[in-house]
Amino acid sequence: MWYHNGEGDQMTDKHLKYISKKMSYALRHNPGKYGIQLDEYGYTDLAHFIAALNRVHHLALTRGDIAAVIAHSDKQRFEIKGDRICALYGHSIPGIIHHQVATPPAILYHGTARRFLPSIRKLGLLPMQRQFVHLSTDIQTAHQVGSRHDSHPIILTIDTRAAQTAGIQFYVGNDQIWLADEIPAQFLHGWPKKSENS
Ligand code: HQG
Repeated sequence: MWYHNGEGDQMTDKHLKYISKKMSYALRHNPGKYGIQLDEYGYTDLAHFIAALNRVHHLALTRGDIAAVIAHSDKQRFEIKGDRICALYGHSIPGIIHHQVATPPAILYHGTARRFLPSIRKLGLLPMQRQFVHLSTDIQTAHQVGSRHDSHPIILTIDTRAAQTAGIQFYVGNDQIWLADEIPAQFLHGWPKKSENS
C-alpha cells in the first residue's frame, strides 16, 4: 500500500515503519546519537529532529513525511505540538520524562509472557528497561502488547482504584496507554492457575 505525504511523494508501509522505528529510537532511547535534546516532557524541536534523522540515516524526510508516519501508524506513538515533537510513551533514557497525572479507567490491562509471571507475582509490575510500566485500556491492546513477548500471553487486570487509594499514581500516555512507576502484585488480578503457567 502507498501513502501520500501531502507533498506529492508516496511511501510504502515498509518505509513508514522504518522511519517510525528510527523516530522511536531517537525520541525514546538515544537522543544523544542524533544530537538532539529532549525537554522534561520529552519534546524536541521538530525541524532539528528531522534534520538529525536525515543526517544520521542519509534520508531526505520532510515534515509531511513525519506527519504521514504519525497519521498512518497502528498506534499513537508520537505527538507534534506546534514546532515540537515527542514520543508519548516508551522512554528508556536516564532522565525521567514527565507525564500528566490523571485518574485512569477503574480497570486497566497488562499483557505479559507466561515466563515472567513468577517474578511478577513476587515483585509486581516493574518498568524493567523503560521508565514506566505500560498499561492498556482494553484487552485487545493488552493482548497485542503481550504477544510481543509470548505466543500465548497472559492478560493481568489492574484494580486502579485500590492502587490509587494506596498512593500509586497513574500517568497519561495516549488514548490506549497509561503509565505507572510500578504496580504491586496485590493490585493485580487474573492470574492463571499455577498449573497453567511456568
Ligand atoms: C515484564 C510497545 C519480570 C512486562 C507496547 C513486559 C507497549 C516483568 C516486560 C510498550 C516484571 C517489559 C511497552 C517483573 C514487568 N518481572 N518481568 N517484575 N514486571 N515485567 O517491552 O509493557 O510498539 O519494556 O510484563 O505496545 O511489553 O514500542 O514493556 O512483558 O505499549 O510503540 O517486562 O511498548 O509499544 O517489556 O511494552 P517492555 P511492554 P511500541
